[in-house]
Amino acid sequence: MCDTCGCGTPSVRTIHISQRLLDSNAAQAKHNREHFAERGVFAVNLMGAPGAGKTALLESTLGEWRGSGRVAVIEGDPATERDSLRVRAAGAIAFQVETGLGCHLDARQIHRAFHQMELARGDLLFIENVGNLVCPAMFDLGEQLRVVVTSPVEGIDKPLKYPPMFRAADIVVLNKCDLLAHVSFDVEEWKGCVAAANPHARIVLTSASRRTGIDAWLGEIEASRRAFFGQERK
Ligand SMILES: Nc1nc2c(ncn2[C@@H]2O[C@H](COP(=O)(O)OP(=O)(O)OP(=O)(O)O)[C@@H](O)[C@H]2O)c(=O)[nH]1
Ligand SMILES: [Mg+2]
Repeated sequence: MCDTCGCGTPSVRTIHISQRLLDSNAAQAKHNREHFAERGVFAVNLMGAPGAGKTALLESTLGEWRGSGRVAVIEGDPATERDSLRVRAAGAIAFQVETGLGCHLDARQIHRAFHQMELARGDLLFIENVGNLVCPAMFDLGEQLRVVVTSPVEGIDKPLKYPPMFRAADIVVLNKCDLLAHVSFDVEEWKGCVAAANPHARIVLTSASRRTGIDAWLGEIEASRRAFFGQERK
């Protein structure tokens, strides 16, 4: 912080340390990306606010999964193994990272977890990031697809208030659509907010609890996976 008056402005030294941290993370993320490509594993970074329904979406995905490869999940939470237990019960290979005071996953944690999981060609790896709409957007994990999960109870303006998170997304999932009948949330207006932050983001509407929209969600993932490995072969 500012050494002169303590006003809260980051000092030059703080900015340098943050930049070094991000540079070191980027180098590790590049290494992870090479690992994923060599092993033929498609990695999806699932981000979103606490309680948006990231784990519930994974549970529904596992319930509907008819793909040939296995589904694996690296779970990131400050504490507990609760989400790992949930996705394991739904059929996934799961590894929990407890981040303690950490508000995001970083590439080094993913590297360590990946080496404990022994994944094979064709497996699909989800990384459920720590519930947070700010920090996870800054930390590349080496994933091939970035997804933000949001819900009507968060309000239409989140893409405008948290632009880096939505700007970084390939897919934006509006989950809990079963609640649209009960909350004031204009889907078309929300789509406009997403487009203002990121005109290229693909949008999928789901209800994880009612298992609606899961086919479309799985279709988007499979299309992204085909596009990625198709490109790799060229
Ligand atoms: N009505 C409704 N509730 C949902 C839906 N998806 C999730 N929920 C509920 O929302 C709450 C949070 O769901 P989680 O899946 O734990 O959310 P999360 O994003 O994984 O939360 P963190 O891991 O803590 O960040 C739970 O009570 C779920 O049952 C949905 O589609 N509709
Ligand atoms: Mg969760």
